Amino acid sequence: MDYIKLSKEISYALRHAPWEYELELDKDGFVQISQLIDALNNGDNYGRTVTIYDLTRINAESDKKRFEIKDDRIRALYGHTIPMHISKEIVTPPNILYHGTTYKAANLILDTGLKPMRRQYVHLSVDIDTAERVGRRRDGSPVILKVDAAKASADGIIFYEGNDKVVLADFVPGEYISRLK
Ligand code: HQG
Repeated sequence: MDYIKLSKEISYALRHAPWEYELELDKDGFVQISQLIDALNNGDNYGRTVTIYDLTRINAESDKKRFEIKDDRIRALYGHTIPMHISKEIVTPPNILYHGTTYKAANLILDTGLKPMRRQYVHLSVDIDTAERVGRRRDGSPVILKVDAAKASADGIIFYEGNDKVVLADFVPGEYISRLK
């Protein structure tokens, strides 16, 4: 099984286009595993048959925890762009968070704050290494921004659970952001 390809397709289905798979997400972004498996195997299935075992392997085969399985349901933990709002659990953030991005975006962010852009939430990294990897998707030598999450949180900015490396927010004003490198 090509787990990278499968992970990309499930990300697409659960984050961006569930209707293409006739999936209905609940308010937390979960769908029934059986429905997802049927949809994956019924469409253009690339000659593969996905089983529940494969779904349990995806996180293990990756350096990122993109999905969560709970009982008979599965969801993407972050990244959603669908119009229906996915609720996330509120968390107390670590004191400092990071965000890796391009030079051009970094200057705009310092001015106007971190915005979710096409996604439902802003994505922040818990460490510099993770932020570097996020930023390198767009720029070989990304800018790393530092977010004073302790101060932002004390001032009422709300943070939400993503996964072990990702923390989410609705918006982070520029006053809490500085350039690390
Ligand atoms: C930028 C991947 C101008 C922001 C990653 C980013 C992550 C602004 C881009 C997850 C801005 C949005 C999310 C502003 C933000 N002006 N640009 N005011 N505010 N931006 O892809 O954080 O592999 O939606 O800096 O690893 O890059 O898919 O967000 O460059 O965890 O699982 O707008 O997606 O995970 O880009 O990445 P994205 P992101 P997966």
